[in-house]
Amino acid sequence: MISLLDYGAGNVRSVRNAITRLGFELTEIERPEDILRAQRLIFPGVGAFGTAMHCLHQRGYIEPLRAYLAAGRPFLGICLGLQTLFEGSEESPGVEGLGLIPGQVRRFDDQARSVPHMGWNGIRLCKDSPLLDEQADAKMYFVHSYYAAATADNRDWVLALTDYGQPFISAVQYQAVTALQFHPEKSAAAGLEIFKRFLAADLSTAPARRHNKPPPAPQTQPAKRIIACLDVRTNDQGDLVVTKGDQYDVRERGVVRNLGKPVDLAQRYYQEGADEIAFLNITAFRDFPLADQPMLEVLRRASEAIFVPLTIGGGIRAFTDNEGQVYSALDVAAEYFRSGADKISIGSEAVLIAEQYRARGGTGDGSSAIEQIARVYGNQAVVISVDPRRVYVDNPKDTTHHCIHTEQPGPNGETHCWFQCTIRGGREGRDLDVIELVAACQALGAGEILLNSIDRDGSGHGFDLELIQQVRQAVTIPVIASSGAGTPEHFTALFAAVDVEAALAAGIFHRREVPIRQVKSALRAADIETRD
Ligand code: 1PR
Repeated sequence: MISLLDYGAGNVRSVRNAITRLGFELTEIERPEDILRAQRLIFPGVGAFGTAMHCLHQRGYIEPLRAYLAAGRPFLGICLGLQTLFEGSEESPGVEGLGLIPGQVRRFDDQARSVPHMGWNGIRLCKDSPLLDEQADAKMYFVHSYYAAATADNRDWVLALTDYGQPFISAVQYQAVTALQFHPEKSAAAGLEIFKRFLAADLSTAPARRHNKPPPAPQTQPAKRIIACLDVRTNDQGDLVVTKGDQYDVRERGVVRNLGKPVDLAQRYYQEGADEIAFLNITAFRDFPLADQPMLEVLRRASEAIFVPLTIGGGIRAFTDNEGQVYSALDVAAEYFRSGADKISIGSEAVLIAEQYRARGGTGDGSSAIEQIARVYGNQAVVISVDPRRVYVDNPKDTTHHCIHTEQPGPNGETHCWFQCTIRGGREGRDLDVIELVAACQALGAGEILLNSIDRDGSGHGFDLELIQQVRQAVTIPVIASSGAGTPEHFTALFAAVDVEAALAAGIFHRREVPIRQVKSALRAADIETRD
C-alpha cells in the first residue's frame, strides 16, 4: 500500500500524476492511524515550514510520523518533506520540526546568488542508495529558498550534497527512510526512476545510517534552463491553438497563425529536453479564464504526461462573472494549480499592482494577487511576466524613468531609452518602467521574472541584452530572458553576457528551425552548464 501524506496546504497533483503514470495506485492518509498502517509513505511537503508543522499537529500526525520514521520504515520525503525532519527552520522561527535530524534549516544568502534556488542541479552521493545510485550523474529539479547544511552532528544522515554558493544537503537516508530536497516529480526521466525504485524496490536491504564515503568532487553546477513557451488562444474557427506573433501581432493576412495543438507540442518539447514549459493564455485578459475549460483541460492533460515544471499565465486577476459571482485572483490561480500548474505567471495585473504599490509609497497592503498567491503557494510559484517596449529619448533628463544609454539608437538616432511596461498583450502602455515593476513585484513576494521584449518578440534577432542586464541588476530573484532567439548562438551570447538563470523561446522551436538539443549542445560547447 502506497500512502500519500497530503496535509492540504498546497499542490501535490504532480506527485500523484508521476505515481499514476508509473502504474501505481495511491491511498490517502486520512487519520493518524493510517500512517502506521502504510507500507510506503510519501510526504511531499508544500508551503511554508510553519504551516506544514501546524497542519501535522492539527491532524494528530506528529507522533505516528515520528514513530514510523524512527523505525526506519519506507518513507520518501520531498522538499519540505526533507526540511521538516530537522529541528527547526529560519523560515518559521520558534516552530519545532520533527527533530529526527540534528540541525536548523537556513535561508540562502540572496546577496551571493538568486533566491530561490530554482532549476536543475547535480547531486554528489555520499553513500550507496538503492534509490539514487543509478541517477548519480543526472541533474534534478530544485526549487527552494531554505536549505539544511551538513554538520558533524548530522553527517550520518547525509545521502547527497548539492552546491549552490555553498554545499547543502540534497538527500538524507536512514534505513528505508529517504528524503530529497529536489522534486523527483519534476525531474523528468531521472526523477520518475527514483519514484519507481521507491515504489517497487526491496528497501529492506537499504544500508543503515552510515556515512561511508566522502562526497565526490567537483562541486555541482546549476544548469541554465531552456524553456519552451506556447502562446495559446482560440483561433477564428474556435479551436485552441498554439500561435506566435511578431511584436505580439499573431495574425498573418488577418488570420491567427496556427502552429499546432498545445498538448502535442508541449509533449514534443518535453521529449526533446525542454527544462520547463510555459503556457501563456494570451487573450485571457479579456475573457474570464475559468470559463475557458479547454485551456484548463490542456493543462490537465499536459501535467499527466510532462514531468518538468509547467507555468501557466493569462488572466490572473479578480473577476465578476455574468451572474455577479466574484472570483479573486487567488481563486483563478488555485484553479490553474489544481489543473496541473507548478507556477502561475501574472502579466497585466502585476503592472497595476506595482502602480498601486508605488502610489502607497512602496508598501503592500496584503491584498494584491502577488501577495495572496505567494502566501498560499509560496514565492517560487509566482512568476511575473513582463511585456516591455522601448521608449527612446534624446536625453535622460527627458524622462523620470530608469533610462539607459543604448547601443541600438532609436528611429531618429536617439541615444537613450527606457523600457515601458504594457498591459493587455502590449496594447496599452503605462507610465511605469520595468525597473519600477520588477522591484515592486519582488518586494511583494514574486519568485521569478519572465522578461519578454515586444521589440524583439518573433524577430529572431537575439535577446535584448541591454534590457535583460538592467533587470538582472534590479532584482535578486531568478530572471528568465525571453524574446528574439533566432540561433543557438543567441543563447550562448545571452548567458555569456548576463547572469540570468533561464532563456525562453517560442518561434524557433515551433517552426523546427532549431531543436532544443542543438541549443544545449551549443551551450555545452561554450562551457555553459545545461541539463542533458
Ligand atoms: O496579462 O496576465 O493576462 O497575461 C497575458 C500573457 O500573455 C502575458 O504573459 C503576455 O506576455 C502574453 N501575451 C499577451 N499577448 C501576447 C501576444 O503575443 N499577442 N504573448 C502575448 C507574449 C511573448 C513570449 C514569447 C516570447 C518568445 N508572448 O511569451 O513567447 O517573446 O518568442 P520568440 O522566441 O518567438 O521571439 P495577462
